[in-house]
Amino acid sequence: MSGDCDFGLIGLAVMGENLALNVESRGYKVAVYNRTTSKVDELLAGRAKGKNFVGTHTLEEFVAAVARPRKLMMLVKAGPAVDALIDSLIPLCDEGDILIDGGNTYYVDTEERTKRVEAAGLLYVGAGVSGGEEGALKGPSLMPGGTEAAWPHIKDMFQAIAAKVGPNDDIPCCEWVGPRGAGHYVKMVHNGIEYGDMQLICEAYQLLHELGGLSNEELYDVFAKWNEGVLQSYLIEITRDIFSAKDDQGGDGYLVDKILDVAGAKGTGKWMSQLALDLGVPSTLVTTAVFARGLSAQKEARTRASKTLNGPSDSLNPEMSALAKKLTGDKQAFIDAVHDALYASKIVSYAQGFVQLQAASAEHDWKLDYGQAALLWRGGCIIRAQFLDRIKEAFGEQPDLENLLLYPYFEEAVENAQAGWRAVVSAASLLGIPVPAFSAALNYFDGYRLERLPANLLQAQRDYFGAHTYQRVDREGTFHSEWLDLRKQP
Ligand code: NBP
Repeated sequence: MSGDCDFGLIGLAVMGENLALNVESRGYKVAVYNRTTSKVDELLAGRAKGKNFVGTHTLEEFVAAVARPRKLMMLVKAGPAVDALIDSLIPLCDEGDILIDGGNTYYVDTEERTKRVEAAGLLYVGAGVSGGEEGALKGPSLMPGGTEAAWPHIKDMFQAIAAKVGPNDDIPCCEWVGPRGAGHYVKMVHNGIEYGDMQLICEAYQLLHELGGLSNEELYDVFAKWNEGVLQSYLIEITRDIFSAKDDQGGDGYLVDKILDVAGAKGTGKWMSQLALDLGVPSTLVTTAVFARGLSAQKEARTRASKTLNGPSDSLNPEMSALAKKLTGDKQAFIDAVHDALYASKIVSYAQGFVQLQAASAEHDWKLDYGQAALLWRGGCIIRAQFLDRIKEAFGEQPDLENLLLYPYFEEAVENAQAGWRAVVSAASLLGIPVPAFSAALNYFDGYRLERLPANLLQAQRDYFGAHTYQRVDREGTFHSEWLDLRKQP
């Protein structure tokens, strides 16, 4: 038996409820179900009242309410809950029905689930959904992957609910990404890039506040100005607004200054970092950002250490002190240098993200379209930014572009930002302010642009202690040396 709903949604927490309302608002009839069924009744009596919804209290009722081929989306906590739901749904569904997981699922799970659901005669979609509560309601970025035969059935609905960009606001931030776990992988890289962007902004804040002496009012103005230029993005915009928010607990001053400096994390940055290690690609920005959150979480240890470990203030010699003053003394010049450091580091961060996508795509044979991935992130999601148009353009012109840093626009942008970037990292180092992401980005840039790195010595060490062999620059072949015999005699 099947009903007349166009779409079914399971999981009425923040994301599911808002996404269901979004789908209904585009003219679709929506069936909803939640494990705790009182949430179904609350939705129907509240935000969905008078709208085209069917509330259900069992999975049987839910499946029966939706027209075939059924489009059934789960927006529940990622992990075992999704497997449990798949197991319950398969016997209730008919051949050709489509199960969609919109959660933040580890892509390996989606690879496996796609095969499992396909073997049961159904189609499976693992869709990255980004944009949080507001995005889900008004237009998220959607990154669907899985059984490609599902795409024609869900395309119109997904593109209708997705964020729109472009001069006429008519380009949806939703396209088919690729087979099996490709959509969830692209979403994970989006989240990892988000980690990097946030850490970079936080480093800019600490530098401007502690070395530049900027007040929250001044920081507001700086971020407002930055949001009108090449850094224009959702994260710069909300950061600007944060600097103007007053304490909501009745205290004096600004809320940002009252917040404990301990960062939380849900794990997608860690996944990207771990997978970068597995692939052997240096995604140093996300990794640094994950570690920076980890260090922030050691608040008690840091508080103890702060009482005993000294910074450079007493140990700088007069020349170094003068240099530090020169680098930070002119307030506007310092603000501009921090801007440039942020911009160049951001370019490196995205370059690394796309290199990881390329490596993953090759490993899993996903045939990802990188320009399209940039477009999917152009609206609706946390990393939405003007900047992504340039990335789309870069991969549009050169689909096999090896690294974004080699695209003329970014090459020139980094070239122009380089002096400020180096000045900021130097000043921070001289004055004892941690800038792990700014310096990781600069180190990647310098490592990437140098033809010769000291890995020759590393290979010699490996061969010396472990006979791991090495190659030479002047002849073909694999070599091993008896290093002790080659020592220069005194
Ligand atoms: P949560 O991740 O907090 O999950 C809560 C939902 O999962 C509730 O509907 C809950 O039902 C249901 N659920 C759980 Br928990 N275990 C279940 C089970 N065994 N069987 C059936 N349902 C179960 O919700 P959320 O924050 O709305 O996020 C949903 C998904 O979207 C997650 O994967 C999340 O990572 C992802 N996501 C979230 C955001 C965001 O901004 N929050 C953004 C992008 C993606 P109950 O009411 O009965 O407990």
